[in-house]
Amino acid sequence: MDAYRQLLAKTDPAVYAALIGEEKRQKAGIELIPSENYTYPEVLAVLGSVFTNKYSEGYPGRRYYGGQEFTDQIETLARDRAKTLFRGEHANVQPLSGSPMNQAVYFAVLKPGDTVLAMDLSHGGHLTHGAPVSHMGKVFNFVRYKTIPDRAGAIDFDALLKQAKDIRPKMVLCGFSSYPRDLDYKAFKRIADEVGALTMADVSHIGGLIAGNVLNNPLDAGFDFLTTTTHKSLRGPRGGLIVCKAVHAKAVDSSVFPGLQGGPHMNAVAGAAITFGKALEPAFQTYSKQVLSNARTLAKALMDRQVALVTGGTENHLMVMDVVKSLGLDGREAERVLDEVGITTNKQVIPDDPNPPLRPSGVRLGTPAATTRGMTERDMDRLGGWIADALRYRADATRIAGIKREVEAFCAAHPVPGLD
Ligand code: DSN
Repeated sequence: MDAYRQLLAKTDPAVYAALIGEEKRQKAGIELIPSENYTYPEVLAVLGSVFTNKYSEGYPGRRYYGGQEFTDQIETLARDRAKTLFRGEHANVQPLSGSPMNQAVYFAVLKPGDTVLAMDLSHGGHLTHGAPVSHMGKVFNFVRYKTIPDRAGAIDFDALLKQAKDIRPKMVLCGFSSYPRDLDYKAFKRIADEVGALTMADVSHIGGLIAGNVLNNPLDAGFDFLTTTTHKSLRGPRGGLIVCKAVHAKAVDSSVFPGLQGGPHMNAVAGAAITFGKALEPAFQTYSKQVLSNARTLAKALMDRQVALVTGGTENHLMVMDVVKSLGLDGREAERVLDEVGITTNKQVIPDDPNPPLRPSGVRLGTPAATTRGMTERDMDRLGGWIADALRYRADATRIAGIKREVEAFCAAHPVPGLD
């Protein structure tokens, strides 16, 4: 690797400088974007390997190009490990990322115009769950359900059943990118069964926490499809994974290829195989428990300092601060202030946000990356203090500079896997 880097430094100093800059940035600050993580050094090794040179359209044993001895081994390993990890009957490891992954499932079992019941974007759902600005929102008829903000973000399953009976969806979709709670998949499944709908859970954010057995698994509740990205709480390479019942295997595989994609990125598939192998080890359960415990501690540290959280806490790895309500600034400004002290977060809409997405009322935080760096409960309490103080005393330049120095010193004591 070092030889390759030296070569890059010599042949393309501009790209090399950006690489070094990003490495320094990732070491110097605390990463709290809940969908980000630091992958394993072994994954970095295969991402930059000769697997990137190979075209492998098709599936193991049924490819359209020759020379597949080792790619077949890699993809078979990744599929088998994914099935074991999520207790599923069939796995497809080729989706290039989360958006094509979800599209592939929709096109496997739905026809244009079919109705899907999915969580509202501002209540925590995802763009690919049929937001009107997404292509999927134009192809299929997504109808949205909401959470109840003053009941800690609970889902009203009686209301959901009534809604399902009214619209008769072809699929009930649950899953989220900004909802700080676990889901009752059995309740979703009961509703889907009553109206004869398929069930899909997009667990992209919490795939690692399900694999680590600290959150509910939708496949245990009899869901048809589980989709997850591999680069968030799973700590893998950027990519997507579909695990489904055997009855959908053929439709899913042909929907991914040739339906939607061309050649899979075999360097990422190799990284996914490593990731799933690691997630099957007991150490990953310990990591997953620590992610949850850190999130609970950070949430408490913030609430103790009078920072309001959407749903009043967290049951998973993420939380959303209502910064307008508790600190009198919008999410964009809060994200900027936290950037200034070396804490990376992202602005976020809150349920039925009166403010626009680029200036929303919230900021989303999560603990997978900080936990990967070895941070524990005691660190989360300090972190809560820095966040609350930076936002509250944002006009005090001396105080902001002091927090920035403390964050820098703290980060220097927490090595980044693959960089230190
Ligand atoms: N971009 C991911 C997230 O941050 O939640 C989901 O697409």
